[in-house]
Amino acid sequence: GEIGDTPVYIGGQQFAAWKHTQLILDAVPGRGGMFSLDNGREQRFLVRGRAFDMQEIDMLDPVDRVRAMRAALADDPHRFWLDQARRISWSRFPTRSDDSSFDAGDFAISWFSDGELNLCVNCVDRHLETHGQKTAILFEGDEPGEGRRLTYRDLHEEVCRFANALKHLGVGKGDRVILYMPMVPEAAIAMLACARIGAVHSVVFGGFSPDSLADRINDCGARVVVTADQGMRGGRPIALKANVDGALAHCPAVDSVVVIRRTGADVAMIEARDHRWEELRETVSPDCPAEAMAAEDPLFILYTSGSTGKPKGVLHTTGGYLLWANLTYDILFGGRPDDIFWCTADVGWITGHTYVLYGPLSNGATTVMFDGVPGYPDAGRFWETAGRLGVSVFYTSPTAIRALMRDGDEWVERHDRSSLRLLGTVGEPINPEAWNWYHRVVGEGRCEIIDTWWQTETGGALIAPVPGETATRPGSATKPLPGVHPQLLDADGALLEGATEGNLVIAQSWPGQMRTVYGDHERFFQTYFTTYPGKYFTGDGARRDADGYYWITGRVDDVINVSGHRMGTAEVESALVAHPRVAEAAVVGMPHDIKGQGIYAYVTLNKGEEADDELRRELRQWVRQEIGPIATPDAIQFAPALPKTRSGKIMRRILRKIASGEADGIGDTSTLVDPDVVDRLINGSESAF
Ligand code: 6R9
Repeated sequence: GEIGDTPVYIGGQQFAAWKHTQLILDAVPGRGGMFSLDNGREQRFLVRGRAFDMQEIDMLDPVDRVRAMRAALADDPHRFWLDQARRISWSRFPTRSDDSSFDAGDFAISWFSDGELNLCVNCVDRHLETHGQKTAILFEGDEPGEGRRLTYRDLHEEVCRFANALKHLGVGKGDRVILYMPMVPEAAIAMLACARIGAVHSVVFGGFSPDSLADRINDCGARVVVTADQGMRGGRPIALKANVDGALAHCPAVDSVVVIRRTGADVAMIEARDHRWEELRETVSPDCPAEAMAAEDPLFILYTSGSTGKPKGVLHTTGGYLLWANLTYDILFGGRPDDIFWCTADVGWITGHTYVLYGPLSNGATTVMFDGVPGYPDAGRFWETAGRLGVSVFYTSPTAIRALMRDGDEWVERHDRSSLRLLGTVGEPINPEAWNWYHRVVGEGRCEIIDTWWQTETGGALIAPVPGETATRPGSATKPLPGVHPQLLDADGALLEGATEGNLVIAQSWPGQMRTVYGDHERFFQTYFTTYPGKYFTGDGARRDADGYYWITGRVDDVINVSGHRMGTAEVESALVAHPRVAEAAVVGMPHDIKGQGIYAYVTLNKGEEADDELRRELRQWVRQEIGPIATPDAIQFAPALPKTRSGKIMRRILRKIASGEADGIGDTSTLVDPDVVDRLINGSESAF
């Protein structure tokens, strides 16, 4: 017949094809998902004698698909990754895949580097033709039922308008834009609008203080801030715009603020600097071309806490991040076109980026944005809302599960949960008791529990069960996803085999890996690749059982995890010592029934200062104001002296033991300058709360 002008791709390789041809492929059914046609629709494939069209091939059993992926990856990684790259749309399809190396000599993290694409096109435009009328974002406000729906078509128009408004304010490719927002659709719209014009967004969680916000604005050099008049959480207003005003007193470079109307509160507007979104919106066109971005062009910066110094600006780039968000959402949660997916994270955290927005939207799914809290108006909120919206996949934190478990089963049981089919958790280790409750009570024993281990740095999940493929075990994130190579090392860096416990590293790059610490590439290398040369060090410890299941035990560095929020002990310490009456502070984590970990601070006062409950209250308030409510210490112990070695190092190991009420296990204190300090601290620990 006649050679058509549409090439066929099989396994990433291009073939000429005849018009209206039938291909006979020697393939196992599960591999069908990896074949694609540029025009998708006209040709039919025969897989083992049965005809499939492209639509059907995409719908093959997800477990078969993941098994086929693992096999293909083992066979030829380069070919596999280029096949996977076909999940997303490129204006220039890459020929390169992984060009990364973790070694000092040729250190680089780079994926699909010669490809070109736009993230916003992938999350919005490409769904318009096939399902423009499908709900993209299902917004649920703080009050039950206060909501709205945006179809993909609505989202497209709003994003284009916002993108034009940003351009009007002078924002262009590569410029940084700060978002300080409630969980409203406009947060998603603004993020997608940045991506559309190649601007780099940095979302700052609305719970951070004006000072924390100012630090982040200045670190990334943003000129534009997007915010709302107020947020609304649990019936209480949050003064977002007022906080921005406070922050901007220290941010001379910011010349424009876009204010979205959320509560309608009367807020100060500064002439020429502040713009109402509702007014700007009317002045801009609903059409905005998307910028073609190189795969390695920056997509966003998200600040996260490390063990030292101020928060790091974790930078993710366009191609690899999007691919990883798309792939992991698909194999962990996706697969059914009518799914309603609800991830309860705030867009101020990485989970909100990857699994409220970019994963679901790039897969054309319906995603819920929730602007409330689990306990408002009552402890049944999650299940009432899930039932009302028909949520099928629900993803939340162990902290929320533990808090709701304590409130009792009746809050769950009074609501219909029959729409739920899959339940996920993320953010911190989940204790088997909470896991079992989630499975038995919330999921009525029918829904699998997907415990996903990952980090801001990893872009998306790395260790997690694939529904149907991996048998779950309460408390284990189970096994690595395809393309993820975890290892456990001892303190000296020796590789541990088999059933063991050690420090968790990842031996090879994956597409969603962070690319740098914004503005400080050396810090990036130092932080993650020098503890164990040639490997990415996660900062987590883990146990591996005889069947190869991973059980994350928590951070092994000076980062603590409070309600799933990362907090550097150094940050809380520097906030405390900034108080005029404080001489020195040491902060450690302590076990906490609900939050996983609480914050325990040892504080030494300046000479002559009196320690009392009044000052304890004042210091807690001080830290809230300096960093934000999530950093409020749970316990403050006034200590005349801290346990120090002769070289002046605080022995945190000892402080952790005392804070955990494990004074018996303190062990050797002979290297301390003054071993008696320890006894005094143990005796004083009762009064810390
Ligand atoms: C996605 C996210 C990362 C840290 C990470 C680890 C802890 C996350 C976990 C988990 C045990 C899980 N963590 N998921 N621990 N089981 N399923 O939370 O990113 O805020 O950067 O925190 O959270 O300690 O190192 P991030």
